[in-house]
Amino acid sequence: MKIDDITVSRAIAESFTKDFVDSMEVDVAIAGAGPSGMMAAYYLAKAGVKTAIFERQLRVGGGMPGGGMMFNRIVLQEEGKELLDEIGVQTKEYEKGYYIADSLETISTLCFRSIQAGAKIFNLISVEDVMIREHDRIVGLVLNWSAVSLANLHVDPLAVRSKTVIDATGHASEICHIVVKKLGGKLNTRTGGVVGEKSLWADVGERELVENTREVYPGLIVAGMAANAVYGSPRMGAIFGGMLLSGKKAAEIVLRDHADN
Ligand code: 48H
Repeated sequence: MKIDDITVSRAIAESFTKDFVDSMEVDVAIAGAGPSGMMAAYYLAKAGVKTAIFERQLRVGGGMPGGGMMFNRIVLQEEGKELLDEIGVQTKEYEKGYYIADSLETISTLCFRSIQAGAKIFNLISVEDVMIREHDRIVGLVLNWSAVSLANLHVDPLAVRSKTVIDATGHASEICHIVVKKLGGKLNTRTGGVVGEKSLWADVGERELVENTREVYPGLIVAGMAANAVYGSPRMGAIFGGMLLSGKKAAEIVLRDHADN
């Protein structure tokens, strides 16, 4: 076969554009393709929920590939390890109740599983705002190419509509910050704002992370490290079970809410 350069280009542009346009109306739009965002996307897509993730960076994975201080391993407790068993990531018991996994194997499997389940992941796209309607409900995300902000260009964004948004942007909890700043929005935290993450205490941080994964504003669920930042709980270092459990819980909240409505 003689390869036609323009067919290659047209295939890429048409295929991407079709998926992007199709993702302008989704059930769930997730900001951030770190472990919590991709875990949520996996369970949602597996349940038949139309889900898209928008990720600012060229690569997916957030803080997971770097493991702990660039040692590319992560630690999991029993409950986290069970989720890795489910998606087919190998783990080894290090000491009773402490499991070790390869951070690259984990993140690539999360990416693979979520896309194969039907979720769309768009990298190189930043969420720069939210879309609102009556009663300050969040009804979607406002997007732009990450290259636009990197180059400091003035280019107006595009928007996607969703029934639910998940803030899975990690330590920065960017979507919650936008809601506080631009909507003067009261989050359902004890201060009404982003309380701010506390110093390292893995035992408490991991436990509270799952409790903190909830609807923080109408139409907005916060998951992963963002949940501890928003509710004022400790960080936990390179133990990742909580991130996976948080993503799963975010998906369960959506599934319950969408079933009720
Ligand atoms: C699009 C965005 C935007 C935006 C950010 O940081 P992450 O890995 O987040 P989690 O919560 O899934 O996992 C946290 C974990 O990696 C971690 O940091 C831990 C365990 N820390 C403990 C400690 O003690 O330090 O991923 C968030 C993703 C990243 O890929 C960002 O690029 C992306 O979100 N992102 N994408 N639009 N506005 N903001």
